[in-house]
Amino acid sequence: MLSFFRRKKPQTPADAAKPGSAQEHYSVEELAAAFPNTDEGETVAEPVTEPAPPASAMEPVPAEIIAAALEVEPTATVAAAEPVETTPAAPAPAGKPGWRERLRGSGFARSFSGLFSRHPRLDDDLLDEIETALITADVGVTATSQLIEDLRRRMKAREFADANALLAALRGDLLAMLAPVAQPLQIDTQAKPFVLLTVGVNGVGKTTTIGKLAKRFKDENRPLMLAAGDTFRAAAVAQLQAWGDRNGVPVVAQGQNADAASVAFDALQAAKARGTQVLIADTAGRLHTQQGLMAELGKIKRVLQKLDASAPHEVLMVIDGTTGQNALSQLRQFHAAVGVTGLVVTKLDGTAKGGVVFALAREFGIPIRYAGIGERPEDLRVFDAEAFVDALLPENLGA
Ligand SMILES: Nc1nc2c(ncn2[C@@H]2O[C@H](COP(=O)(O)OP(=O)(O)OP(=O)(O)O)[C@@H](O)[C@H]2O)c(=O)[nH]1
Ligand SMILES: [Mg+2]
Repeated sequence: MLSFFRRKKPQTPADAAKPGSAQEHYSVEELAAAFPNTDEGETVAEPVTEPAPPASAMEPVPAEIIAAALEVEPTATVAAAEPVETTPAAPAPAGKPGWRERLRGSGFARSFSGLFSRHPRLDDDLLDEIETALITADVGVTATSQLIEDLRRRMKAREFADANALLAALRGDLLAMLAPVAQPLQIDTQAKPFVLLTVGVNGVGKTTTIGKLAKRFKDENRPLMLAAGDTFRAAAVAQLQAWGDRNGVPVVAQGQNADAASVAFDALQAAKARGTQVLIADTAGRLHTQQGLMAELGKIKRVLQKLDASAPHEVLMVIDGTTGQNALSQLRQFHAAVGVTGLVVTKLDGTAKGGVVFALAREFGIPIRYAGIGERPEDLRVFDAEAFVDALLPENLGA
């Protein structure tokens, strides 16, 4: 059990007017008043009834749901004419070093390694080999067929002088698939705070990603706070606290088995009182049931919206790159529950095949914000479609 976070005293009368900001600490009664119905398994009493979205893992997500989730929610207080100030969160570290080196072991790179030197001739055999390599690398059947058909059509039209030209065309097609989703996270500095809710199944790298983001935002001099919303796992709070301590970032926590939505509410109030620019909330990756997890995430989102109708400003889903095609059904389920607005694909440095990134991009079109290509803080890279594709394909035909 870790301590409650203690808020600063209000600096201005306006702060004092905000609910809860004039206190050093929330009493149990006050939290109970804010959460009239926080018994285990119950949802917070809502003025508006909200039917639970169907958690169908196999149904494709309708395009309008994706479009709606990606739409910037209008806030009542921001005048329409007022330009929204955003600052790009973290340009990629200088140059693009490390991508090829880290992704060399990926299934994708290994499948393509030597492929062109074994099949230097422009013929159907070469296309069959490429098709197998793409499927093996988890690109998925639909995306692979689309890529192969394009190459076949262009090969028949004698567009390629040699295999090198075909490799260049494949690179171009892969890049075209990723370019629309390579959209870096923009921190809306008007949001006060910009609330980033991380979601994803257990073990994908949520807490580690938060730690890496904390370092990144700290380096950018953004006042930051973390919320320990994974109250299910014993070590989860301590793990986040350790990242907070390492980066000198305050962590709002209530310990194991606390109500996760209550932690989020408390943290958002604290962040508002402090004038924090970014609040990142961790969440559990597993509860007793998957349905229970989706319900908890939905509740966290609704409770945040009690304090700020536009929060969370980013629902960042973390996906383990080694998961393969199962990543698609994970995203479908989380998207239906909380409306995912951005992705982080982690562990691309390990045994990940890498191809699932293309399948995700093609099926959902949800922005990929970051890629995890290692365990060090600097290994969380702003997703760079070009560096990624270059790292997966051979440098030259002899490779
Ligand atoms: N190689 C590699 N390992 C990573 C990366 N990101 C996270 N990890 C490792 O993945 C493991 C799980 O990470 P966590 O951050 O605890 O995952 P989580 O999603 O918070 O897990 P739960 O709290 O159980 O839901 C840790 O050992 C991390 O070091 C990455 O990009 N590359
Ligand atoms: Mg975690």
